[in-house]
Amino acid sequence: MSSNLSLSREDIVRLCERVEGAQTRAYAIPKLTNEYPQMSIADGYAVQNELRRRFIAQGHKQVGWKAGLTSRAKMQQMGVSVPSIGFLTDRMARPENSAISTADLVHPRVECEVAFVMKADLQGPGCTAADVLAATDYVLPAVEIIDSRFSGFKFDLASVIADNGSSARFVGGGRARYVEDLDLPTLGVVMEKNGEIVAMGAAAAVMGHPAEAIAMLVNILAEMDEMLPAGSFVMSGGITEAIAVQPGDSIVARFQELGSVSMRFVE
Ligand code: OOG
Ligand code: MG
Repeated sequence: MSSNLSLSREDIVRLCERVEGAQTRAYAIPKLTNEYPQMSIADGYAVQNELRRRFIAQGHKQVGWKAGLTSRAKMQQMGVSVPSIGFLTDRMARPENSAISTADLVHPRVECEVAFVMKADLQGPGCTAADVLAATDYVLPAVEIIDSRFSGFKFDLASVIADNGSSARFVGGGRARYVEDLDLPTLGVVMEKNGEIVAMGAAAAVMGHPAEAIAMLVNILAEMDEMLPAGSFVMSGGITEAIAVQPGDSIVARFQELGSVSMRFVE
């Protein structure tokens, strides 16, 4: 992927510092392609990798990865038609049923996702959904709290990849299940905000089967000479469109067979 870089190392570092500042101090910035219209997907991943390197150097622990823009609902909402990946760290994890602060977020939105916990390493290229299912320890329901650092939650693919796929917080919970005991594609989910249903869907909305999204993620990792290690927590992408939240909101994502994941948002 490095062969498709259009930006210099200096520009990559400058953009990483811009994204890191916006993420850690919770302010909105213009999308990066306003200044660098030639920015490629490879440039976006170079910025994301630099961000990951810096966070790890600061003591953050990587716990896994996320696939994003893997359902039509998400692609239509964001106006981007190509899936992407981002990294997840221990600092982004929040307990089930907890109060999640919005003071350190710009304009949070919630998404319901199926999360996979891996029991074997996976290495692309050529990783398939069957390979993913064989390497999966169990699945569990999750809510991702995304928070684009770009003004108006508006971006293009290169910019959102540089911003680590809008990753901000995530909550895993509910009931862990073995994939062989489920028919994952037909699994339904309902998102409630303050007791009202605001979104609903079935896991098949994610590339026909959420394991396809994990296979796609492994194959993108391979392009960056990385593999997915055993023990990783991997989110497969929002099944429905994302829902905006503010202080005072409570969210419950109810998954068929997998139980529910709840949280509330505070100042
Ligand atoms: C990009 C992140 C997408 C998902 O689950 O589709 C994502 C965004 O919509 O800001 O996490
Ligand atoms: Mg997501």
